[in-house]
Amino acid sequence: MTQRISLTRYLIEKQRGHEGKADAPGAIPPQLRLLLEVVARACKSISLAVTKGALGGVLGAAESENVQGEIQKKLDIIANEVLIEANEWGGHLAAMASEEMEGIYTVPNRYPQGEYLLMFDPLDGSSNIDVNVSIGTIFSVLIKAPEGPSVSEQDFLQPGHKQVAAGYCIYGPQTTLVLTVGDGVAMFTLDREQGSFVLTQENVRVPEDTKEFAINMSNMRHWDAPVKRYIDECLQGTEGPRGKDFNMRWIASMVADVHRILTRGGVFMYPWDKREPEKPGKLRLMYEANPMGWLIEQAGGAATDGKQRILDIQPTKLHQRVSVILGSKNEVDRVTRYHAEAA
Ligand code: P6P
Repeated sequence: MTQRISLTRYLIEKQRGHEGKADAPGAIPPQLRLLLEVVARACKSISLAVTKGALGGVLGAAESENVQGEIQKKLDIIANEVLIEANEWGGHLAAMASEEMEGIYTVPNRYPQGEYLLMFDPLDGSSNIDVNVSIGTIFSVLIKAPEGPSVSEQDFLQPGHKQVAAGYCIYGPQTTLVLTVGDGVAMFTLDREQGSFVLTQENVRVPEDTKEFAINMSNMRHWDAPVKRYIDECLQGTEGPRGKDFNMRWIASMVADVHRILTRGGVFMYPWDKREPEKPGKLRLMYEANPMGWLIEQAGGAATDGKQRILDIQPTKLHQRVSVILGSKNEVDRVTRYHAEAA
C-alpha cells in the first residue's frame, strides 16, 4: 500500500523547498508552514463541533447579527472563536479579519506579532447548518507590508493576486482541506482515527469545458442581460446555440459548489442583480471570492466578476462584495465575453 503523506509532511517538504530556493513556486517559509498547520488544526476542531450537530447544542441562531446584518448561527460564532484562539498566540500573524467581525483583530500585545494577515469566513453556508448540508471554512493569507508600526485595515486591502496561501475546509461526508500556496491545488482528507489530514489528491485540474452550471435560478428575473443570455442558452440545450444539454446544481454553500467544480468541473455564478443594485454582488471579495478564485485559477480554471479577473480587483473595503463567475475556463470566458458584448 502506498504510504499516505500527512499534511504536516507535505508542508515540511514545501518548507524544505523554501530553504533551498526561497522564490521557488510553492516553497513556504517556516512561519507560513506554522500558520497553515494551525489553521488545519482549527478546522479539525470546527469539524468536530459541526459533526455533533444537535447533540452538541450548537444548532440554531445566536441572539446576534454579524457585520453584514445577517443573523449569526451559534456555529458561526464558535468557528470564529476557534480560529481566533488557535491563531493569536503563535507569533506568525499580525492580525486577522473575519466575515463575523466588523473590524480587524490585531494580535494582542502579550503575544509576539508576525508578518502574516489571515482572513476567513469561519463557516460559509450558514443557511445549511441546521439542515445537515455541507458547509465549510474559507481562508486567505496575505503578507503585511513591512513599513508602518501598527497593523490597520489598510494592510488587508491588497488584490487577490498578492495571496501567499488560500484554501477551504469542507465539512461534508468527508472533512477535506483544499489548499494552494501557489504551485497547484492539493486536497487532504481528515483521517479521524489518526486525527490528521492525509494527502488524497495533488495537482487538481478543472476541466476547461463543462455541462454543469451552478446559480440560484430563483433570482433569474433580477439578472443582467449577459447572465440571462448565458443561462437561457444552457437551458435550450441541444436545441439551442450550445448544441448540448446542461445540468444544474445549487447547494447554496459556496464551499460545496466550488469543491464539486474542483472535482469534476462546472461554472459557479453569483452575479450582480437588481434586487440591491447598489451592491456589486452577494459574495465577499477578501475571504470568499479571492481565495476561491485563486484555487480555481491554480487548478486551470478562471474567475472573473463578469468584467475583470477577480484577483486583479483592488479592494477598497474589508467586507466589500463582488459579482462572481468562476470555474471551467471556457465557460467563464464565454460569460465574460457576453458582458463585454453587452457593454
Ligand atoms: P443564496 C452562503 O450563505 C453564501 O454566502 C454562499 O456560500 C452561497 O453560495 C450563497 O451565499 C447562497 O446564496 O442567495 O442562494 O442563499
